[in-house]
Amino acid sequence: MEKKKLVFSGVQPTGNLHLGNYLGALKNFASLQKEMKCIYCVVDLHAITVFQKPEELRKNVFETVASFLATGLDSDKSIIFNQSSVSGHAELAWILNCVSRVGWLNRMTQFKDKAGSDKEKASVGLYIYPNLMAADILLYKATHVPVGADQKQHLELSRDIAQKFNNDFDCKDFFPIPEPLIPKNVSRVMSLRDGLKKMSKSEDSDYSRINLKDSADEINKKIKKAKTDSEQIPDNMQTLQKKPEALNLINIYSEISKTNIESVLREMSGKEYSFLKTKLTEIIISEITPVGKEIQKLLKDKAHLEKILKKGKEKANIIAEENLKNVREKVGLI
Ligand code: AQP
Repeated sequence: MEKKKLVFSGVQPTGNLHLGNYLGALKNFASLQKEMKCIYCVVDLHAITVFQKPEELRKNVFETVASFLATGLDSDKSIIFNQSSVSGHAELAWILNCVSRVGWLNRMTQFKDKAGSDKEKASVGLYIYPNLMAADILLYKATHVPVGADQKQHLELSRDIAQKFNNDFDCKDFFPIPEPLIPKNVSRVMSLRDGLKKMSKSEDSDYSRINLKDSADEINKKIKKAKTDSEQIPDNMQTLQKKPEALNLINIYSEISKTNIESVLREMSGKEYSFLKTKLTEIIISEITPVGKEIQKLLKDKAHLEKILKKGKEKANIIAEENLKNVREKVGLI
């Protein structure tokens, strides 16, 4: 019998969502809800692995829910809630902390990047963050996880944890082994200032990213300032691969315009980057500014957002409790 498909994914409420979150994750979320049962979570417990001002965190949770809705999520079709409102995430994370291995966590590159040079001062939460991510997914026995390429390694760890739990407790197939759903073309949108760094909410310079709430004017300025070089747009992928900033802009253009890169290069090769930038600005403005306006509108009705979170929490909790009951039994907890 074919296993029932279930999608789970989360987004951290750590600030303005950007074009990377949109193309790498949110756009996919909305299209998946047409085909499968989906659970989308504002992962506030992940956010606090790095210090967050309480007021900011609360505000960002609402912003993230508003961004979910503005990019097409429907709370009647998908379960939308915040992680800390379903205590099963923390409970299963503890159990999985005891399944996961220190050696596995030591290989996680995101911890190394985020902890920086002084790892001793990073929170323990930041170190074991991937175990919590495994708990998020396995709590609902999710089979598919739409994420950007930056989360691939964490997802592989979730698969290892699921497998080890099934082996340790002699319950083959208890946890499904979750499959990543990573967009093929722009799995990693890069910073507009450095084509080797991913576009990120926590990057200091606002010029490194396009926020979903940016105005047309801001988008225009940011694309104008985006780093390129003084040569002309190349006519082949080999040359383009050596120019990470140009490759990033062309990738974004190709994704939003739904044109493959070869066709974009045929259209643009030999032209100045200003030609690409003008077209890119137009296309980003038409894709993103309606989303930004919708976010602003939704944020004016906090009661509506609270209602959505409450409805989602209740639905999520029913699934979580049922699964946790079985987990406790497998582990021998009374
Ligand atoms: N640059 C990106 N390109 C493609 N996908 C991306 N995602 C994030 N950045 C990019 C995907 O968006 C989803 C939500 O990510 P997140 O906010 O939970 O955490 P993150 O990956 O750590 O994102 P940021 O922007 O870099 O946040 P901060 O700065 O707070 O750490 C995920 O599916 C992610 O893959």
